[in-house]
Amino acid sequence: MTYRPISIRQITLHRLIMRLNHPFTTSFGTFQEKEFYIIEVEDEEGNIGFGESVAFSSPWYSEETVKTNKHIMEDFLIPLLFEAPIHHPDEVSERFQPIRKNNMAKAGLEGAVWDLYAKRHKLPLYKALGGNKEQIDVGISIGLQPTVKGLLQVVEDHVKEGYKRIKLKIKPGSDYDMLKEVRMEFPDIFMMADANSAYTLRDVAALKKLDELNLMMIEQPLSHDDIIDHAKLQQQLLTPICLDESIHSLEDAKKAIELGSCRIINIKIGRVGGLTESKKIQDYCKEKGIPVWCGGMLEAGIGRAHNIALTTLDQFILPGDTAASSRYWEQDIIEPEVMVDQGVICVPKKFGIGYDINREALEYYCVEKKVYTESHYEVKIQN
Ligand code: OSB
Ligand code: MG
Repeated sequence: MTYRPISIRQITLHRLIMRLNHPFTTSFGTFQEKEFYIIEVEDEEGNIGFGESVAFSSPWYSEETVKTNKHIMEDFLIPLLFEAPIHHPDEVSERFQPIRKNNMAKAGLEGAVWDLYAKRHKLPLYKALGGNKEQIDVGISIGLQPTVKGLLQVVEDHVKEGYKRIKLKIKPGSDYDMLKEVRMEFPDIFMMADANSAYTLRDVAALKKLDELNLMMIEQPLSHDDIIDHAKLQQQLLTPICLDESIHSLEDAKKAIELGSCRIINIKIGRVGGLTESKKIQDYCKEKGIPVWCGGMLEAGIGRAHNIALTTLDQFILPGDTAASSRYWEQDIIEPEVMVDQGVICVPKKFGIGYDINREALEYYCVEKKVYTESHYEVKIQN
């Protein structure tokens, strides 16, 4: 069967602001509100695909922000998508190649094209990606809490809900003692820690102490762009290191694995520039026997749906961070919302991302909408 290539007719950028149900604190700061772009792409037949950019308002996780996203999408990436028809979504990252980095901006647009492509071909996105799980296991990421007592309560709540592993944020001064309390209270749970780059090699002693706690892994202990010091650290730790911030591409993954900088990789679609690159990393990790899991960026429903589809690929062996919509939002922007039952998400079977867009909710959270066509664009300010 032959298909006509996709001709993109219109792209809409929706800038949303959504308030989290609970503040989320990491070693680099606290989130309460999330501002981000939803990308809507329409083809010549009227099919629509959706993507979500995971860039935050401030450049504390990576250098990208909501504002840099707009600049890069509007002035560089969107014109590239209008340039010529697209036969397969794998062509999108190739076409974006001349633009350096800006992976979250690229991934938001590419994700929308993947959704559109899957809908045109009457496939669920996970099948279009080559995944074959009907359900996926998920864990939960818990931010730094003001008190240990409060933390123990939050952990208990999520363990009772059945999440398959508990990830706890740590930073110097809130690490061993805090984790030890949790470990004593919950001796058998699958538990891991995420430092978001809060340590240096001078902290080796503090990090080595964590080996006692039977953690599944420690995520990104050292600098956000390092793979050299992580290799030195991994040699001194029994606990596997998992890299998050340091991995931006298949090339980065290859080098980190070759150097022994990590034994596990967290794949975030936005951080690596899209689903195509995510797939390449998982293929390579499969070849090398490195387990991967899908990270989270406090996404709304569209980003969550893309994460679920990606997680159906077979090297996603470990539970990811894609928790239920209701854990983050009073009202998500998809229908139905993402539900988690005993730590399991049933992968939706509908075409594309598998969830409908709740247009009313999308409009409610939207603070600015801009429509781009091949020849011009219009600005609509809302709310
Ligand atoms: O390091 O994985 C991270 C949230 C914001 C920025 C970075 C990270 C996180 C999380 C939460 O750990 C993941 C989620 O629940 O979406
Ligand atoms: Mg992380």
